[in-house]
Amino acid sequence: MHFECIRFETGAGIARISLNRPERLNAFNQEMLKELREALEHSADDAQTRVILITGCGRGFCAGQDLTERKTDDGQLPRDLGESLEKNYHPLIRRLRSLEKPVLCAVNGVAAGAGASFALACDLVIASKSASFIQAFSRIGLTPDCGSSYFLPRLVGEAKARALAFTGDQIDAETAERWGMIWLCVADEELQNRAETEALKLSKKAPLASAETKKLFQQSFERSLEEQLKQEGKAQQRMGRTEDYHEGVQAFLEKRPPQFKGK
Ligand code: LHQ
Repeated sequence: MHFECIRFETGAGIARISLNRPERLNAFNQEMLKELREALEHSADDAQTRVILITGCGRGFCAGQDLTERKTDDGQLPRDLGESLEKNYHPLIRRLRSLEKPVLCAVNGVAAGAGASFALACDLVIASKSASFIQAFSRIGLTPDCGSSYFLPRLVGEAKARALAFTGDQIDAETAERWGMIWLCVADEELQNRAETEALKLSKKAPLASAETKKLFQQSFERSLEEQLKQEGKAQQRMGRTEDYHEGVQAFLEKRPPQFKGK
């Protein structure tokens, strides 16, 4: 597979995707969005891949939509941003959430606008101390998009979510961690190693159980406790019939690490 705007490599059960337009702080252009969708599709289909690790090249993570692609002073009719979201962005956000493998995001620098939404759509987020998050939409006369008005209130609560969206203020990774927006903030020099270590850890978990875990969390906020208990019961019923569960118990009894096969 040949990509221009991302780097993509697989190995040791991990698909590694790096946003690669560092001169533009990895802002999304159409090509990058297309390539990301392709890389995710490949990762979904590849039986060897058990976890996806996403990061950015250079000093930024992703500065959102490439604004040079969206100039409004070029004499052309205003573009339909709703259409552009539905065509280019929404499939990507939906895929991150529906992919039956955990997605770990290592935010290495600024994540702004759709770049912040993209990070928050991932299952787990680790950021370096010098990384930051900006709901940049309000800075340029736009509204939250790519799921940010969905993810943010769920992660940090409404008061902080509203403040971030209305002000467009930049918050650093330590604050993001303290607020519960992300999982972990680590020293800059530790980010890539820590992300690799965590990805490797995830790649050794039972794939069917990881997929079910992802689904349970996905729908948890939309369900009552009763309904969630029902869904947990059904998931556990399915897991109890897997070879991996039996391997897990056997490995525990034999005091050895389990070898999960996704069966
Ligand atoms: C950029 C960008 C960028 C192009 C930095 N584009 N070049 C909207 C429309 C349609 C559908 C989908 O969804 C969306 C949602 C959105 O994503 S809207 C939000 C779009 N993003 C922004 O408004 C963020 C714009 N960028 C910034 O505010 C700053 O660059 C931040 C705060 C991210 C970083 O600031 P600095 O660290 O001071 O870096 P810089 O501003 O000097 O940027 C470095 C270079 O990257 C620079 O180019 P240059 O040639 O001057 O070195 C920037 O022009 C370029 N760049 N963001 N989004």
